[in-house]
Amino acid sequence: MKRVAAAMLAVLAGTPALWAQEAKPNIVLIVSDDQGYADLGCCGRPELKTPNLDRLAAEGVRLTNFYVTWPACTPSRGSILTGRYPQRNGLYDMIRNNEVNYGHRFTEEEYAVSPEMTLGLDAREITIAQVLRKAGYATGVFGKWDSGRARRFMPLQRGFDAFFGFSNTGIDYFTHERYGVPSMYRGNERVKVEGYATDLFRREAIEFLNRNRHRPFFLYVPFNAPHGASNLERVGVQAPDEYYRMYGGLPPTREQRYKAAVTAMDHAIGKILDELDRHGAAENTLVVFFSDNGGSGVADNTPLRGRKGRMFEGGLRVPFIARWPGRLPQGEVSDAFLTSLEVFPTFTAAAGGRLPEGVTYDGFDMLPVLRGEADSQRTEMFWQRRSHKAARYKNWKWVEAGSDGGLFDLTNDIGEEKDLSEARPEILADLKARWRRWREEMNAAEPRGPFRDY
Ligand SMILES: [Ca+2]
Repeated sequence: MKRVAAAMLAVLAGTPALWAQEAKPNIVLIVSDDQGYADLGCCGRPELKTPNLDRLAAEGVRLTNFYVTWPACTPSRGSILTGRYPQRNGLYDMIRNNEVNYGHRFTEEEYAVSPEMTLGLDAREITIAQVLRKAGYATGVFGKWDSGRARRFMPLQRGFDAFFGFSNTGIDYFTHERYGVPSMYRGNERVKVEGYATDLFRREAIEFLNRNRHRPFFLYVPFNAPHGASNLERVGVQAPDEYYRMYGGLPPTREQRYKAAVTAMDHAIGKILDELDRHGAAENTLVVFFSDNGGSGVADNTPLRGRKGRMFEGGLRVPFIARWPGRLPQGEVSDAFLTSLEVFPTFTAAAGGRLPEGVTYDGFDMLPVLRGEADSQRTEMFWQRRSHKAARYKNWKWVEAGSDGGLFDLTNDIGEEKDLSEARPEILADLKARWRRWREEMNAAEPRGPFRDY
């Protein structure tokens, strides 16, 4: 009521700028971690309990043809923040200490000079939080940052007003250590708190929402669920016992652990949605949800081929939901070809902001497509992970991944089972040529760290 009164006063006083300020929608971006293409109740796995995400889909638009830019965490999340291909923004590989994969436990001294501590998203890159803050938004991130731990790379230095979470690529959900290294932060300071990570991110996100409910806010909640826990015990995914019990009791199997973590995350998402309802803010809030890459381990990417880390659809195509009551259709399922590169321009447009000048963006505002008013502008998409390559052009997909790969017609072969390389050599040549041109464009872009700084 107060907002309406203030807006009416502003109109009466002839101050359209204030009116525009009042009308700005809130933006909530929720990203899950390694969730499979089928791992939502509403995406074909009804035994998985995700009532809140199912509700979000019923109240919004769900995409079946949505891609991320890389088949694993760090580069995918870098593209969300920058709106640019990993090969353009410089963050085109993981930031992590591989030694822990062989059981090596870092001392504090070793860790301080390790890749996890020293590498990050190039400070010249402009994040979506910087753009939205300039448009008048309060900005907060609660969860997995995964874009650099050195101070200059941390969220408060990258356009966010508030941060609670961890900056590396994975933790133990309960101790918040990454292979023995304490990893939870509030702002720039390391903190020791008790609790299950998903619950803590939910609690901090809701506090931020409450603090900023009288102004437009950008709330980014990149969960680490349902990623495997990064601990030396290698227990898989972790969840509180009450969630294990929902899937058959204790001790849980690996699959039950995974499902429990998804449901715990879904519960946290429900609490955030409830809070929007409680403040009457749901109508004026764009909520977007997707997974940062395909599922791994016991996750289910059906009917897609491959999994996290791979160039097949199972690594790159992920579940996506957008809800904006009154502004987007309800209960739509769309097969429009869209990607996470569209998120940055979409949020900028929704906020009435401006894309920074002189920066090349790789996506576009997808709201007209989500509204069903326009076809997607996207006809092609390219991926590279070290020597592995992939390209999509319209309905065709080309994969070259070591000795594996092929040419696939996604129109009737979403599972990439039938290699048409020999049957359609002209299409194969065309996709390879498109990929090469894209790669040349990336090579010609201004160099960016941490891997190509010169
Ligand atoms: Ca991930």
